[in-house]
Amino acid sequence: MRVKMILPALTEATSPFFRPIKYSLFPPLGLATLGAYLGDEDDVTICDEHVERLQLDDDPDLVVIQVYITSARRSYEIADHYRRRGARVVLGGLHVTSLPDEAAAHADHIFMGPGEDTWPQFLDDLRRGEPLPRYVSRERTLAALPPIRRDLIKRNLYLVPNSIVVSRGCPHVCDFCYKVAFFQGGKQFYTMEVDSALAEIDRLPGRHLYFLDDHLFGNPNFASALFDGMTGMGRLWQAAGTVKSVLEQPIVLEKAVRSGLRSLFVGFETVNSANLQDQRKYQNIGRDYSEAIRRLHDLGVMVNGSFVFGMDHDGPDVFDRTVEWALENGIETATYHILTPYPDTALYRRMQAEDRVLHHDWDLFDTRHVVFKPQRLTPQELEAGYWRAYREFYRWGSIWKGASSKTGLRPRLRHMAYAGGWKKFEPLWDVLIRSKQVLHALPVLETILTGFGSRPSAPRRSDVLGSKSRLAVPIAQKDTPASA
Ligand code: B12
Ligand code: SF4
Repeated sequence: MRVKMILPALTEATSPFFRPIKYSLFPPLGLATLGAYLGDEDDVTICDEHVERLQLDDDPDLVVIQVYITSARRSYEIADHYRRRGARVVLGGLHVTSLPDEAAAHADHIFMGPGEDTWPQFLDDLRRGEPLPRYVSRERTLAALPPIRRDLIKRNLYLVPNSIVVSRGCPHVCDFCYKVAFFQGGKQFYTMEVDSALAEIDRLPGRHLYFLDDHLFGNPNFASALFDGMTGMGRLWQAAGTVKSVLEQPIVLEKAVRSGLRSLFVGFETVNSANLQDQRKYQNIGRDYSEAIRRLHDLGVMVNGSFVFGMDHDGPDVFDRTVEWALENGIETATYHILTPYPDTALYRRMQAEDRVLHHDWDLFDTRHVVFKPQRLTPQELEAGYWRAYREFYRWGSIWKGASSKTGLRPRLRHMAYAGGWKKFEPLWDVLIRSKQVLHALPVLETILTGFGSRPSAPRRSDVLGSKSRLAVPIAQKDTPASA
């Protein structure tokens, strides 16, 4: 069977004029995961429209499309095209799970939720000639997964080809997050077996890894065993975690650093604590954000802070306050979002009930456009404030200010290089992307992550066990060479 798997892109990602680096970061892991269930006799390709042109004049037997909200319109266009050409078209992913009826109009079969149980079942049904129109995931496990078909990924087109997920979902339930809707009807958070995760890591070439797990630290026992297993592998890695895990799991964090953690994406979301209550982001309430950042920095871990603007308690001052706070705390990179009510989330239902959703043009549900009526801001103020926050945070003066909060030359240079690298060299990234050379920048990223050859020496286990709530790494150790 000729199988064509497609990750369609939103318009901006395919612009002939300019390609932001963020679309060339990660390969389509979800499709490569599904590819593993196809047989040797199948002729399989993956096309990621974020990084390559999609040929539409071929005639595959089966077209598999992963649909995100921002690529929904494009996905349906491609699906309709291939159906007209006589192919069997299947759609799955986050947006299909939120709005199955909308997707079903463009597909022969749709899939709701993760695909590890439904996809192999569909392939069996198809071989028997009895495929169903809809498949809904119920059984949630990552045990005995076939190895991901990474051979289908064109590694040289990505800065971070070694992205990996070793868990699915998250133990928390924030109102605005996609995850409750996506994982409904089964487990909301589950992990791989530690040995299988380590085997998957071992299969990845090079040093650098990026864990795309929503919350890698969500199960402390799993995380702890994973980091123990990774220690000594010589990896450098980045991941996402919560403020709570940084503050409450010092030993796990310490193990993470020992095994190669060098930057953490942390969902601070808002500097207005009343917003946290509204969004049911309970795990952040009452937490000392600054202390969490200090701990990470003391361990030599850079922080990518994620913030959402437009929650009900946000007024016109929220943008400057958020930027100022991030700079004062020396956060290396910040990701800002405009609050976006994704369909089938609690936030969406609340907004709909209050008649506050402005339209359903999914192209604009990209967290950069205002698609709802904010409470204490106009949509124009919110959008303008969002862009201003980005501009302000990534001015050279601001980058210098953030870097100045660090002690020592190396940490300061590392801060400047990392923060500047993402936003100040966009034209250079554009050239690398166009010439399909983006992977060549990976050694630079690795050098920055290692802190230009230096890394903090992790505290001895006895030091950590002896300290109940604080990690025992003095700031001065950040300049200790790795070989010391
Ligand atoms: C990596 C990533 C990106 C990467 C690239 C995406 C990629 N290469 O896949 C980049 C940086 C480009 C990106 C950009 C954006 N992203 Co993004 N991204 C992610 C992230 C962190 C991981 C995705 C991943 O690899 N997951 C691991 C794999 C194994 O899971 P999976 O892809 O979901 O695939 C499984 C299932 O979905 C299912 N499945 C999927 N397709 C199909 C098809 C069939 C037929 C079947 C059977 C099953 C199936 O089976 C797979 C195996 O279980 C997710 C968060 C998350 N945890 O998913 C956010 C996420 C997908 N992104 C999101 C958003 C909002 C965006 C942006 C709009 C944000 C922005 N402002 O920049 C942009 C635009 C995206 C676009 N192009 O349209 C949202 C999506 C919300 C939604 N309802 O669609 C998420 C969920 C983050 C969040 N918490 O809100 N993103
Ligand atoms: S902690 Fe993050 S991934 Fe988990 S539910 Fe909240 S927003 Fe979603």
